[in-house]
Amino acid sequence: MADDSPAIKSKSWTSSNDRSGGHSTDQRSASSISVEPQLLLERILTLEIVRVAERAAVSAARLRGQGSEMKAHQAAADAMRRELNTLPIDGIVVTRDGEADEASALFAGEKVGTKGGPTFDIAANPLEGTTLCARGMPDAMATIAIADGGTLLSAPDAYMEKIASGPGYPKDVIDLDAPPEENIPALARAKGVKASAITALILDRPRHANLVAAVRRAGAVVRFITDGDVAGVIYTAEPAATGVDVYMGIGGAPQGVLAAAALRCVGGQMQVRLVFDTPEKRERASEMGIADVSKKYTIDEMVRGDCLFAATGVTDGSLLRGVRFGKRHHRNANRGDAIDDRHSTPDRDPAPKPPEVRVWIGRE
Ligand code: VTB
Repeated sequence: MADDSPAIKSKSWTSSNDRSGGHSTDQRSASSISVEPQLLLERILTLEIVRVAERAAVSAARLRGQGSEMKAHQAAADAMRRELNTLPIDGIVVTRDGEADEASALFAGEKVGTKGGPTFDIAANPLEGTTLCARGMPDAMATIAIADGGTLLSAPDAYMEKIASGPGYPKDVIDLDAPPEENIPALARAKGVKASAITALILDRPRHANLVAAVRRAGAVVRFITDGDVAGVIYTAEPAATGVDVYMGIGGAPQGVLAAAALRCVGGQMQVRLVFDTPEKRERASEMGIADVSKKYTIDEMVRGDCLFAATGVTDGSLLRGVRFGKRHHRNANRGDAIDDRHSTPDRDPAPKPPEVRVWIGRE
């Protein structure tokens, strides 16, 4: 976080202590916590965004498998908005979540928080994978990223071309504008393996037919996901565990910003381009002040400072465990340098399970 941020330097942080799930002795009393400005995101908002993501996930989880994408999304969005509005920040949402006609969707430009606090950008997808949730399929999750004001790419409700890989590769080893026939061998060389040992994750959509054919021609393995490309991009961060080396293809722009925030925390690479394929979308882009509609963004241009990313599982998945009702939570069972996880009742679970929440912290 930039030390010279005036919005933060001039204020001391007050965290309302009324959010312990009803366990607080006096819910109206507020405890004042002073922290160094550069630690605000990490020390205070880490806990806050976990709660925000959890509330959205729990609300969506009540509608798992019920067949209504809209109801599940609305429940998650309402819960997330409610929680965001309790944060003592001056927050501005930079992404649109959900369809334009959905009244409950968080929208780009929406102000959240109690205002009067430090300024933060917020990218949010209260229910990433609405279809997955409505159909009770794996990997539906609530996601949110918070960063210093003015540092996250503001993404319209549009598509985005994306390519992403995990940490440990030379810079620009993959290039959005290079064909798979170049990207796959480049990645294989950098990893020290044959092209056949590279797996590319792609959303299963007819628009990707040529991409899929080209990846296969390049000798790599294609793995499909039906929805949920925030998780798809995050998979590339841990190829040894997930088996995914590279994410490619066109998905939602808001999802792209969220995925970039997550990946930036772990040092992965990502390049994207917004897709404005209709006159209406180009008009919306110009309304949003996007001058160059064909600009290629790198991950550093999408997330230009410190950030936090949190994801909570709604349905069980390989990245996150879904919400369990009626069980106690066990906090911080798996605390690491960059990742703070929560497990439910780990002592009663014989086999290792993915965590329910992941928080990733990215520092400049
Ligand atoms: C992706 C995916 C989402 O939308 O962004 C995708 O991450 C892109 O849109 O979970 P299409 O479905 O139109 O291809 C979702 O699948 C749903 O929002």
